[in-house]
Amino acid sequence: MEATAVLSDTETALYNRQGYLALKSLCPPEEVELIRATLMGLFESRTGYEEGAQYDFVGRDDPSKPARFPSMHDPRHYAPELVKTAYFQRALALARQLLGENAALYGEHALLKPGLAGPETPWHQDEAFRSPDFEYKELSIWLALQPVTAENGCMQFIPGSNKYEVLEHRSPGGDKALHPLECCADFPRELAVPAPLEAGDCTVHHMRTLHYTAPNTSPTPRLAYILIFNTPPVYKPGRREFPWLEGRWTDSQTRRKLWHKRGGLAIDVMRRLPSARLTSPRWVAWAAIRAVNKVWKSKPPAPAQQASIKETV
Ligand SMILES: O=C(O)CCC(=O)C(=O)O
Repeated sequence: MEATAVLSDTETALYNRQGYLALKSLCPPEEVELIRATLMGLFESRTGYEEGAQYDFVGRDDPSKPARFPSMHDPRHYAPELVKTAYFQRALALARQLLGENAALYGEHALLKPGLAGPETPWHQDEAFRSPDFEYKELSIWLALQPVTAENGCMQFIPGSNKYEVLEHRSPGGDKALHPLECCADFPRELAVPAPLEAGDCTVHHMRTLHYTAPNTSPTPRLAYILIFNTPPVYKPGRREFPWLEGRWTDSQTRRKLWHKRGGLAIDVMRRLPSARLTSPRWVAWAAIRAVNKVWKSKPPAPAQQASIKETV
């Protein structure tokens, strides 16, 4: 084990074997409070909603109603203090230990599962959301910001599913305007292992590990903050297809597109520039291909198509 290692050799071997790990106290209590208060403030003020950063994770966005499952992407763009923590440095060191020295932050996600009515997050593999034209090395670190159990929506995993290929997924109810994807292939759901945690503990999971969180049946909301790290993806076109990604278009993408047209594009580029990995040709190729696809291929479905999507739900 190296001097700076966050994980012991035993923990690393366990991660490689089962595709996930639970780790105690990766985030100190004062930073749990800071991250929690910061994220709750962003959710309460709906910061970034018009820019597409906040959305309902399980339903269509309706600004006149509270979201059923409030969710936010990349909150550091609105609260940079989130990644100026000792916790972030430990998470980065952990990611580098498992993925290699060229691992860096890919994105963040905050998920506030309301008490009593907070819906499930369907079984899925994170790689099912990514372009099939690249090869990836990616993991997520899921931080509990209060104690979590199966009753309020702790992470649950299928051990060893990190060794699977990407299985078939679909949009819940066939509605391609929704954010989640659900795995619709056969897999041994009976092997699911819940990972209960205390506040400040984390789970780490591989991007192919099947995972799920149950509805929150407790009276209080469950807040989680997820850091996603990767190495620059390698372009490998034509190897596989992810048909479930075709035609997906969420309400938050529509808002983001409108914001970009109104001048937000320059702001977005400026926000992302500090984390651009410009010295990595692989990263630059990935970013360029992604940008071209965003401009040319990602379009909202025509109104007629949207109507037929709603009819099938
Ligand atoms: O917290 C949740 O409900 C789901 C989180 C998740 O799917 C992830 O971190 O990849």
